[in-house]
Amino acid sequence: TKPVDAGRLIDAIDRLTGSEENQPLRVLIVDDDADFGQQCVQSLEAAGMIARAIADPRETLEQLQAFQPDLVILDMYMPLCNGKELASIIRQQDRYVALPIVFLSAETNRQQQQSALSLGADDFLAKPISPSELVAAISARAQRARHIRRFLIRDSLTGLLNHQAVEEELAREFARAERLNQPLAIAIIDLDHFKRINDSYGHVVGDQVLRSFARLLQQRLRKSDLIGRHGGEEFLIALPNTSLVEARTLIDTVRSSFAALRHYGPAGMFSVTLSAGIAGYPQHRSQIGMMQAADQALYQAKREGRNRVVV
Ligand code: GH3
Ligand code: MG
Ligand code: MG
Ligand code: MG
Repeated sequence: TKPVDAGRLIDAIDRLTGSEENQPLRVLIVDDDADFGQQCVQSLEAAGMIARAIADPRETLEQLQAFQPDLVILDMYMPLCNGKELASIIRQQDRYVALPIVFLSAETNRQQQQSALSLGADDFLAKPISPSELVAAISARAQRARHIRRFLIRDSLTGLLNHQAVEEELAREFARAERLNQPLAIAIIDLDHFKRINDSYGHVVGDQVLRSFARLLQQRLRKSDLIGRHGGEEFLIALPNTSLVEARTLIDTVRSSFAALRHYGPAGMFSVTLSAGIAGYPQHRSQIGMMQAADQALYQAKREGRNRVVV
């Protein structure tokens, strides 16, 4: 047996206790009045949230990416870019469909307020606003948005990231690896002869196998690792700051643990194996190239007899 990696163990416990959900709500404020922005930050942080204010609306998309807020508060009138235009730009992006946008402005003209709402904003709050009014107006909305986001990015069978979410997160990790000049490894994992499992034991049992594999991944990988269900019985893993050699060792442990699991079918116990292909940055300098290399390695693992990991 291998020594236990304490970091991985703590991450796995964190994951199981669901601490992600209990993290403070995050709010981004875009207002050209930097003092007002800071007041909002203080009011929200006094209520236990994490808030960030920016005065330059041109930084909004970048900050949405980097800060990952649960809700965004926009000023209506700013030099350079007005709030309504900004709201419609945010709404044009699929990934932000569920992000609540709340205007906070001194605008009292009803028609202006309505036109802001019609562009996809969720609410209109009037300046001046007291700290308690502000907190009351946004906290329930932000909390609900976080729950909805969970549904949007998770696969309902396994609870892992879904196809689109894991690809988006991978793009972020790839960019980060380049920026920090750190290695990044990915693994594409495909369960072996899964059609036979379904044919022999039925879909319900097949689904149970997929769930138990997902649980095994969650127990073995770190919170900072990405785990996605990429397709039916295919999974995509990304391991930040991990070399190909380390990735191979880790995924091979996952492989042998999974092969040792016993599943229960109508006609007794059975086991399932997996094949995996690994590739990484900087060996591959584009995300597409890296994915293709992992795919080819997976194909080779299948060809060479399955139940193996190929780099
Ligand atoms: P190989 O070792 O070459 O990967 O063989 P395979 O049978 O796993 O490959 P193939 O791609 O031919 O079949 C994949 C099967 O996975 C097809 C489908 O029946 C099954 N599958 C895909 N998604 C699900 C799912 O959500 N639930 C269940 N139970 N089965 C699924
Ligand atoms: Mg303003
Ligand atoms: Mg398969
Ligand atoms: Mg497959």
